[in-house]
Amino acid sequence: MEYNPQEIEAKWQNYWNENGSFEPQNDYKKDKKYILSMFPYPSGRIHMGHVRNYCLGDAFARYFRKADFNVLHPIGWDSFGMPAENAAIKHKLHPKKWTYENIDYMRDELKALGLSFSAKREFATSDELYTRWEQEFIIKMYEEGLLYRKSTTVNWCEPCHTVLANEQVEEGCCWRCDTPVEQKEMPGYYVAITKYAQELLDDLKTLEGEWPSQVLTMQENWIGRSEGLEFTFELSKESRYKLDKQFSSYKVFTTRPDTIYGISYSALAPEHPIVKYLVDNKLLDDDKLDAIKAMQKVSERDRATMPKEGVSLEIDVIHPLTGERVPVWVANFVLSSYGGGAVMAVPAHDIRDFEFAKEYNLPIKQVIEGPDGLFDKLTEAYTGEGKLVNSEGFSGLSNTKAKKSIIYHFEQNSFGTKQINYKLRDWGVSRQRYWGAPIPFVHCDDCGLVPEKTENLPIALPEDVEITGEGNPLDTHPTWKKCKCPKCGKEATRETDTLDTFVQSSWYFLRYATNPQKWTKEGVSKSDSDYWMDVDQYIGGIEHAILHLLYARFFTKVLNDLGYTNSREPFKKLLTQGMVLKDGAKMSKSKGNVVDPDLIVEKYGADTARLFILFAAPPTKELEWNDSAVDGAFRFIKKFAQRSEHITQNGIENFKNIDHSSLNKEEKEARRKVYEALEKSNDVFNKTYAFNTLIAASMEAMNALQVQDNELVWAEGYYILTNILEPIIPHLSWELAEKLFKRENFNDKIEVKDEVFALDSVTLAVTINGKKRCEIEVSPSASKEEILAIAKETSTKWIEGKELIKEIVVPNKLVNLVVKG
Ligand code: ANZ
Ligand code: ZN
Repeated sequence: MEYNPQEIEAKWQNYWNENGSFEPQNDYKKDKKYILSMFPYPSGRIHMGHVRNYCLGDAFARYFRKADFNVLHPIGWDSFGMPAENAAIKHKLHPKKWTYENIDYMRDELKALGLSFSAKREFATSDELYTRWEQEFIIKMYEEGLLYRKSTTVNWCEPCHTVLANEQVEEGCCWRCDTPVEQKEMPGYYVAITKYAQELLDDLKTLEGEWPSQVLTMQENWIGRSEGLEFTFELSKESRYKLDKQFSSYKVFTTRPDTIYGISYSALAPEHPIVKYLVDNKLLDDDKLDAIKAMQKVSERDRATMPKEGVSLEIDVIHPLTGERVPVWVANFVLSSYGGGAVMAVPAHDIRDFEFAKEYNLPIKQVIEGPDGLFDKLTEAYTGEGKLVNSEGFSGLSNTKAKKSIIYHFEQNSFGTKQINYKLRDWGVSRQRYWGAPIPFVHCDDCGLVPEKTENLPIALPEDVEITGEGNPLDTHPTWKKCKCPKCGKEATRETDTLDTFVQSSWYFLRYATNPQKWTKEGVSKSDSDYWMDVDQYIGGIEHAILHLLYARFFTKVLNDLGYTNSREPFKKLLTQGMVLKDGAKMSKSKGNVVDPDLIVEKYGADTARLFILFAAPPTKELEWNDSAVDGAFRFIKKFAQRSEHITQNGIENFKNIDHSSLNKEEKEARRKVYEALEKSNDVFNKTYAFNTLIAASMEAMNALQVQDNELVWAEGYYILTNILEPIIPHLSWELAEKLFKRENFNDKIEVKDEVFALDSVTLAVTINGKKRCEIEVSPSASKEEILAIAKETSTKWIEGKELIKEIVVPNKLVNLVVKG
């Protein structure tokens, strides 16, 4: 058979398409597998990262389909977002047109790879029908207090003209355009993900062993739980006179209540209300006011890397245990949105407090004594464990005990409570952009903020907009935002913010699980998700370790609480694939080292591209593009096609009745290699994911088949190899299966036959007086006497004429003979 990939691949892609070969069945009594690769953003063309992601997912889907599972393997498009608007500005194309044209193009590119997606479940998140249900969820969340509007300082990216979530700020810069982020006060909508902080943390335990531990750790750190004491600092009488009546005290949070006798000052964030009051009412010198204003302008992220800076506020608070006065400063290292935006500072035992105290000559008082004892002048903060000193009645306690007793003491006297804090913040979902899902609310002069009526959903985007990059086109549109109040019917204004695109990717997997016949009537069907959820295998990039995966986990819990699904954790198993590199660097347009998947498919065929990408590296590792390895993959496939000439009618009809014991050594070896590859296949898909080893085993099997010429062994070998290679090189496998075996599918389980692994002989070393002299081959079932007889016969030249005084047989290893004379 001549190998012509273009012809074979077109033939089978058409066949699959026309027969709807990969639609999941509606038979919910069957065992199921839900295999999902993260859906793509329709940027224009697919890249090698996509190829890797989708070839991995497809291999799983095809494997489990063969193993007779009902498989859901869908694809769709994460199609809202900024690049569409940027393209609109650059090429004067409407974002919608740009997006849907890209989708059509990329759909064909994916099709050319022979991916076994369900065609009926495909959708784009910018489809109005998808928006309709998302808006309903948003309204339900509002009604349940899980979504609210508030005004705060937000991360603002000027080039993108939008607010960014904390998760979208990377080292102080916008995650998309890399511009330094500014701080700006602005109203916006927030999702109360913090209400689920503890559950999001606890449930990570259920994912242990199923998700990469690195991802679990990243989520744990992001949620950032810490336990400590929250207490109130009372302002001194004089300070209270100086400030307004509204200020008599403030709260602080500490994870180290054991150091409380070491307080030497208290510090407030530049955004703290007391600081604001002092600045607004000019209650400090101009120098100080200027210094504070300068601090306020810097983003919190940048402050973290700057030298410690502060200003004394000329007020003081009362130490809760000693009654001493404690001076209050404003400091750039105190975060406004954490633990009340104020701290008790203990320079002797906290690195930041120490640096600050050194800078401003504030006292440093040691209260924990470590193994090295007391220091006269600390040269750095002592943050280790130890015994309390200078701490009144608590002196002498170990600091871990002291933590508990001091918290207890505060609680007993009701001036503080044990407190759990999380770093996780509520998720800001407002974006001031056009190409997104409109947030379905109305502003009414009389009724305030009113959710839209469900029967009016979706609130769709206007099509007649001009995208210039300045301002929000929904806001500047002449009529779109004019509407009637859903509550009182008066003239009102539509909300012009749109939802963060991460909202769409937080529930798309539940949408796929809903039978498309219900899509107009239900957003997420509980009965369908009861069957299909949770996703059995999720595959995607490590870059989504925090953002997308945390939001998706959260949304699943919310939709569960709102009654849409019984799933509580969306993704049972997670595989994070490694990056595709070329010449040691990540493939990217800017580096000019991109290999175009379309060209590879054109030149070699999809099967070669697929085989290469799964063979070149284990899926979690980086994959280095290598032209000669692509050639190698092609040559193997070609050989596999051509050697099929060895398959005969007799072989096909009779291979199921091979009598193993009658085969010669090479024939047995060939069978063993084929069955080893079969075993590997089951291992790889269920446990190891090491596709590269499966391919290596198949190559070995091919080599072993070629050194024998038993037509039954050839036929059986091809029957099995076409089967296990089907998830990797599906086109050629279907072609061979049809041509040789008249098979229309692969849904028959091939049992691994133990007989082929039985060894013909075992090799034993023969040692004489402890020295190895020769080797013997014996049957695995040989008795001790038989083994000794062979051993003696083989070693006559060393034992002849000598007295044999000892004979030892170590099964499967050696025979030891001891002789004298
Ligand atoms: C006194 C103290 C003494 C502290 C000591 C630490 C060591 P985590 O673990 O991250 O939750 N802190 C509290 N609120 C803060 C804020 N808004 N901005 C900056 N720092 C803040 O950190 C909690 C610790 O960070 C708290 O415990 C507090 O400093 C500081 F030897 O209190 B600690
Ligand atoms: Zn109204």
